[in-house]
Amino acid sequence: MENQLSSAQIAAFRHDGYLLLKGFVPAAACDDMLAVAREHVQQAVAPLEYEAEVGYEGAPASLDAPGGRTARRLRAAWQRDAHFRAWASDPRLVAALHQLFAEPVCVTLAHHNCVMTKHPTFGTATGWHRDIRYWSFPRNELISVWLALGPEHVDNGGLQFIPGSQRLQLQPEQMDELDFLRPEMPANQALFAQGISLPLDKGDVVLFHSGLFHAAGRNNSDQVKASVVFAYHGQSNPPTPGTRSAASDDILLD
Ligand SMILES: O=C(O)CCC(=O)C(=O)O
Repeated sequence: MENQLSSAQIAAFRHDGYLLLKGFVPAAACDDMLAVAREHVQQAVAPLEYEAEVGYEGAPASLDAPGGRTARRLRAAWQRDAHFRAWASDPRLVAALHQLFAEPVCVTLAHHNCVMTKHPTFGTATGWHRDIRYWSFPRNELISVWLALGPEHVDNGGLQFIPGSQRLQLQPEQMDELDFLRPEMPANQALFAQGISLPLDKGDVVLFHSGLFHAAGRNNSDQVKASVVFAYHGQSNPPTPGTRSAASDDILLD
């Protein structure tokens, strides 16, 4: 497979911790994935994660509370439907990731591997965090791949990043017990001030480093936002045996 990324794109990823690939996935492929996601949300096809289970601020208190069964994630996207598998193993994507890892690429089915849905009204915001927080790999060098199935912006809960924050050394007290940056700390407020929102259109893909701080707000629109998210690692950085990261399949893609 030919190189997908220029040396300038690779350098931008190394510096900023993320790389935006505009219009990487054709609209028709996005629409197929969106149709599956909508159907599975409507039919509550397991495994699902509900807002009430995530328990973020403002989430419904229980599954039986109003909005309690608002879907947050359609889990196991890879196992769920061939359209998601086709995207996750798209040779163009794998080639781009191979360039960033400089080695063969594996997708982990233990993390992300989902369609994130953010609903109006009951969809909650996510505080500043890095994806590596619950993941167990020898090196903090995974890449999350986020595909927008429709428009994403600050008003419907689109992603925000702190560019370059994958390189920061933080003090333990900057994080809370769930490994979110504590909003009340002045040092963190200085970081939040560097946050940028990254508006996406249907078919846009963002690759971001597992140490990059990111966040997302609530969905103030009247449409459900849906994004397909997978996580990848280089072949020489396999999940640590005996951990949750090693408990699901891990698939070599090239
Ligand atoms: O859509 C959101 O609220 C952010 C999701 C996210 O960053 C995550 O689950 O790691």
